[in-house]
Amino acid sequence: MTTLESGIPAPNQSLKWLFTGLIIGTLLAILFLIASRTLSTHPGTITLKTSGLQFSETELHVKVGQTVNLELFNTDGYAHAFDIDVLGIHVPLPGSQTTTLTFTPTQPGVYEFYCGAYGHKGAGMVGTLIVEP
Ligand SMILES: [Cu+2]
Repeated sequence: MTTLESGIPAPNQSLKWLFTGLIIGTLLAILFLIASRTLSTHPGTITLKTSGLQFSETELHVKVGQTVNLELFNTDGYAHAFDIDVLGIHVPLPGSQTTTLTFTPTQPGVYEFYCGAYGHKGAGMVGTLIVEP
């Protein structure tokens, strides 16, 4: 009798836990989706670091008409710069600081960015900004 009685609630309880697990899992999945949605409402934020005589990315992709927030983090103790001549962008990057550049590309194309500090471009501080239509 005791084995029967104790045997009956066991499956029910494991089912209960299974459903609880499923519900919690589903809620977590929904929360994750909402969180990633919220994050993706700032799709224009790009972080670019300078280290030594290099940019952390040599190719940046942005879209026409979409505002770009470029976080330029100079990890070096000396000055760099972020320059795109064609777009009239010339941003000094003081040592060990983050400088934010906001711009909205209006023309699709391939633009060269580089560091305007003397000799840095020649040493390899150069990359490509690709503005997609
Ligand atoms: Cu530089």
